[in-house]
Amino acid sequence: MGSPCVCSILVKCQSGPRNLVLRKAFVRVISVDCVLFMRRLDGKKMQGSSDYFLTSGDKIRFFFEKGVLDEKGNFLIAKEKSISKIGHALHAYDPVFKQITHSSKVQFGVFCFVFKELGRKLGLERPVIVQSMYIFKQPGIGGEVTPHQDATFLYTEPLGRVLGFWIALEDATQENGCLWFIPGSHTSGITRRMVRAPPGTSTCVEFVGSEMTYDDNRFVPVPISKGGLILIHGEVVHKSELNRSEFSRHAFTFHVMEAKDTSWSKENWLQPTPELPFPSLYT
Ligand SMILES: O=C(O)CCC(=O)C(=O)O
Repeated sequence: MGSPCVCSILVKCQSGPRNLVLRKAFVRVISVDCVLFMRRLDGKKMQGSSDYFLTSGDKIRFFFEKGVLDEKGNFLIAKEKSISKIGHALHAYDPVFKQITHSSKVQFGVFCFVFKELGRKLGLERPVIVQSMYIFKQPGIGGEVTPHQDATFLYTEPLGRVLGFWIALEDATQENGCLWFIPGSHTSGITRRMVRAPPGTSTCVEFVGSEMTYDDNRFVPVPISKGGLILIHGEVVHKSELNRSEFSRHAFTFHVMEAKDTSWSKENWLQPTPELPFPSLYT
């Protein structure tokens, strides 16, 4: 399993008791004050939603699927079945996710990571964690994630400094919305960037450039068993499809950046804050 740009199943760590720990952690996370991410279209609420998203980088916040609220803002589907993701600082504020992110397997893996495209072995010297998310991909309604490159959202100069860790907490199959990749697509740079919109604009972010249209035939599915890890190169084109099945597809994901000689774009939606500067992966 794998492609030139996807090293899958580096560690098989979450089967058995560890997976149970993650599930317990989730139950605890979900039971804290759950703030609804309002997807209403009226200006004031929309501004509230934008701020809720834009200021979520150093918090644990809750985001819901589209179409789960009626026009009065009441849930049409139970909250726990409507939630799309929790982000973006589980790695900092939730003890269990913090432990998983900083686990010795992750630290050792990153220390030994091989940048093949540089033609030499190079462990990351100053890896920092920029964000983390728990993704639910709910049965029936877990929305599609359209083709994208992570560096569109997490832009660095130079490119090639961001690496996603995507840990399957449940089996991810073609039926319930596994990840799909275009092999080799990490070698051609990026085609668009998402930047913070200037203050006073109605949207909170905007795109510079445009995402290419990709032929569906170029995507390769990467199904993975519960407990497997997929490493995602910051520039590889990937997507996941709508979960039409009756099974959820939970995943925990976080992104690591090599901070040495790297400039994190001040235009990225996600910014380190005084409360939470990007923490070092190495402990
Ligand atoms: O989990 C998914 O469905 C998509 C995740 C993804 O695209 C990412 O983490 O960059």
